[in-house]
Amino acid sequence: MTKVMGLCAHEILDSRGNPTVYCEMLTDNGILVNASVPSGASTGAKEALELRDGVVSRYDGKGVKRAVTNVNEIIKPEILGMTLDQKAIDEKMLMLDGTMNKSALGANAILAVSLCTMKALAKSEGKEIYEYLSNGNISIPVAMMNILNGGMHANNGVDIQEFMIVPTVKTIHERVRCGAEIFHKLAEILKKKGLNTGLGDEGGYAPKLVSNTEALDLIVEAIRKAGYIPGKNVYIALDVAANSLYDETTKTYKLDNTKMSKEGLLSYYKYITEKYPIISIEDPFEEQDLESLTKMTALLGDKLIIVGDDYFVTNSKVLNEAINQKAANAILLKANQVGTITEMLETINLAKSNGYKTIISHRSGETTDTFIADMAVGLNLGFIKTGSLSRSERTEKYNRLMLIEDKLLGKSNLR
Ligand code: 2PG
Ligand code: MG
Repeated sequence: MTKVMGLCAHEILDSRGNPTVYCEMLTDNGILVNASVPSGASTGAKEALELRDGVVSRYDGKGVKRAVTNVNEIIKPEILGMTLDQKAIDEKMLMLDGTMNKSALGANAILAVSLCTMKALAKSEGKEIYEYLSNGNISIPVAMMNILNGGMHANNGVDIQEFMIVPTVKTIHERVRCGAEIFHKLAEILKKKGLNTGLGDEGGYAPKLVSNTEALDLIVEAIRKAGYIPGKNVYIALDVAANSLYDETTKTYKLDNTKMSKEGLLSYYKYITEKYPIISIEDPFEEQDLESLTKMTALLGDKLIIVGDDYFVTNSKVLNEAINQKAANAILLKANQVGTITEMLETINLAKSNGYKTIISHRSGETTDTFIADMAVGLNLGFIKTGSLSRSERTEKYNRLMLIEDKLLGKSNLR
């Protein structure tokens, strides 16, 4: 039985230059692993709490020293000497925290240790993480690649947070190539039109545009100019992140400088999905409005992936309610929304057993940790959303997927 011998957390920076938690774990058979925790900007209200110091004089209040101390001084003494067991370690941390939303220790503190545990378990069995997680079925996911940013991830007046391309060509190598070619073609088009090619938080372009459909038109043009066929081998996915468009007082959404009712917004979705090769829409309404999500699923769910992110926050209880109401047909999975790998696995099982599609996701604030790539493959999740074909914290995940594919195809012989 492998045992935990050492644990140490540190404060590091994420891709946005904000502090996040990094952790190392040592086992008694000499295995050393590390993990770092991603961080979101457009968060769901029911997410587990990301503990920040709130000391304005340091990183404008965003420091994570308290979370780091919680690992080193509260979690560590309890975990040292424990058998390396995901469920037992996660449960121990839940018990130590004792709150509903992990606000005592912080989900960032808890996840860092939970991720280390998963990685140490894989390594102590002499396996890659994806091999360790697999129950026999593995698959390389289809990637939703963010090439144009808006909403809270950019400062460009585009309301929809993420415009993604979804290449469905055969292998991940071909999908990555396709994505990168379209990404570069889009830059050429933007430059020709005198539009900005600066990047948003997830590495997609963030040009100032007059409307959301202008973004869709530009993307379709880029797909064509790169030599692919929109609606045949490349599709479009959107994350509307509608919480950030919603005005609670007037109960309306602001899109293209127009106020829209939820009914108006639903008609808008119907219109754009008929006009453009859109296969997936995430968080189409604000997260409290399950009723509209149910309506949309009934109206468009047979041909559209309708994804709950802020809606479901990777939480099996919240997902269960949605299943009962036939709301959405897919779930976005983010480890730090729920805080432990054990709970994330429960949510994945629930989603799968109810026919919901599963999409594992990065956060807008990322690190170079590639655990989501391995989880996508090993847990046979079908989809991954991991940002643009630029910026190392995003491309690292694609690179990991390509390396796994090479390994699976027997192309990794060192001799
Ligand atoms: C989302 C995510 C990731 P954030 O809304 O899906 O793209 O953004 O991490 O800011 O919540
Ligand atoms: Mg989202």
